[in-house]
Amino acid sequence: MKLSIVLSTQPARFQAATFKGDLETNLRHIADLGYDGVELAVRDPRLVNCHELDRLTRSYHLSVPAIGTGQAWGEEGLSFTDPAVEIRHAAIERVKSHINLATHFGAVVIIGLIRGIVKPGVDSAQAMAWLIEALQCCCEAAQTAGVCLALEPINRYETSLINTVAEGMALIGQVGADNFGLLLDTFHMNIEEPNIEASVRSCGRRILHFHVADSNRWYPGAGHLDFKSILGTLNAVGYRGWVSGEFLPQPDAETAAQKSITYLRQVTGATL
Ligand code: LER
Ligand code: MN
Repeated sequence: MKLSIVLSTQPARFQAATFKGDLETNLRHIADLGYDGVELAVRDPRLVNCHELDRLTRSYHLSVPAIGTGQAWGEEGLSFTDPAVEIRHAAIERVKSHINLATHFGAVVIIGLIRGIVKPGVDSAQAMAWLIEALQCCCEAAQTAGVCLALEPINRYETSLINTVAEGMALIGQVGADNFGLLLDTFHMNIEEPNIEASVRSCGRRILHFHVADSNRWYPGAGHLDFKSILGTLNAVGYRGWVSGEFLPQPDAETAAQKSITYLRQVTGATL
């Protein structure tokens, strides 16, 4: 099992980006703790020096399995489903720039909250139509670049668009792109899925990335989720991708990251 953890390259309001602040210090901590990779949450690729990022991650022997895009929504309000056409277009252009960044690392591009919410006054069928159109456009650009897009079902308290794995799987059918799949997050699944293992099985080969946090969004082992069973199921469906920690930096980022990796190695043993 390859383990990564989320690091934000810019200051961010999103609390569950475990590491924020000085990039090199964080990369050193993450590598020292034994992680294999780092998932980069990037608000705007124009704000990062791609070559420096590449140099630093290589020097700490860290892969970059995924690029998160959600801060473009969280900090700037860009989304695929905004009623203003210029905001929808800006969101698509922003994700295309994330796709370009992803090519340097062989990373998946995450579609989390940049999909948006159904804003007041917008018909939900219209929002879905905008979402599908934007995803088709981004998947086409990603296909040319050799990149995959992973949409994350997100709990009802953060968006009303695609809360469950079943809704995510239906969306995959509507988008109709081979390079489109899902990112499953145990925190969201604990809220929305009747049975997390059954939902993992229903998604199978369409799982492109995986986030772990416990039921309280603290590090795995701090809540009541059964990670032995969940990660065993993930392995059983043939998932050989990354398991990425995205949890609150409680009591602090280093302690949380250390407790997570120790716990996950312990519950999965030598088998995964
Ligand atoms: C992002 O990966 C996520 O899980 C969401 O909760 C972002 O708000
Ligand atoms: Mn997540």
